[in-house]
Amino acid sequence: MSIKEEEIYKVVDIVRKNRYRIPNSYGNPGGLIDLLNVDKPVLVIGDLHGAIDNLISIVEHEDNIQRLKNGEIILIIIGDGMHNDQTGQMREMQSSLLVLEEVYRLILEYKESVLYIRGNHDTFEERLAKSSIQQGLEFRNYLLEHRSESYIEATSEFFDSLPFMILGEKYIITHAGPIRNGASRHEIIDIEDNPDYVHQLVWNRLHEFRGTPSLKEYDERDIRKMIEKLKMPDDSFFIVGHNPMWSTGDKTGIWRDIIGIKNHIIIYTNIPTRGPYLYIENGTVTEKFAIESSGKLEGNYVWRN
Ligand SMILES: [Mn+2]
Repeated sequence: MSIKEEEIYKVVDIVRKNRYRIPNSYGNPGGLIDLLNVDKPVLVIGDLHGAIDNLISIVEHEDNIQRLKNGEIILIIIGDGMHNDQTGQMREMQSSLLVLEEVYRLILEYKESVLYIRGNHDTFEERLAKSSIQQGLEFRNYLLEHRSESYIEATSEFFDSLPFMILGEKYIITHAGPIRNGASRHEIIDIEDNPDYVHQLVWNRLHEFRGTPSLKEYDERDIRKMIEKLKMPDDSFFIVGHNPMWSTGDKTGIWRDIIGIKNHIIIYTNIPTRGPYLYIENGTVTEKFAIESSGKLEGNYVWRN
């Protein structure tokens, strides 16, 4: 069953009025979701890029559905649900639509317990291109064929309604990386005033090698500044997606303490992975995999800050 436009507008309404969202100075929904005083575990799913099987497997993993129904846990999707990122598959848009509509269903069903933050792919903009394929435009054309112009408009509203950052007990979650030299809580709430900050939160990348960072890159100092300006505990987890570290040889989709930056975690849940996600409870982050394999990764890995 496909989703109707009026249902998408219901989703937009739920997202904008989410009770954990702080209104900005103009009374509009702000850029920040505040879970600091919310005593519930959260699940964190990384960039899906069309990995519908991963999304469904994670929601159905262990007792997640029951706990979502009971309002006991919060499901966080870190952005970039759409746009297949596999070589040779970047024009394949069916998986994008499957993920998009599953996200809509989840929000309609579990309301404010499902949080989707904005990634750089959550747009129809023509400027968005991967390997010179304009995936925003391609997805728009796919929807024009399989849905309608008004469906695209409603989905555009959905993209524009999304928040950019989530703060919880000892964790900060955003799509791509910290703002260079940090930003305050107030600046994140009022982020609609600052297109550069919006751009940085969805596009920044970790500076991995020696030399001068480019304007798109962040390093450990930016994370520390961000934590300090947000007045979060020094040992907070800083969790992002966007920049998978396949070059490290680790193919799980979860990288922690990346290049020695303590408690910096990248999570990426795209098609070839086994449904990796994070389970955060009382300052403890546990790695989970929703899809079993015969490989050597068994069970869950726990670490504590
Ligand atoms: Mn991204």
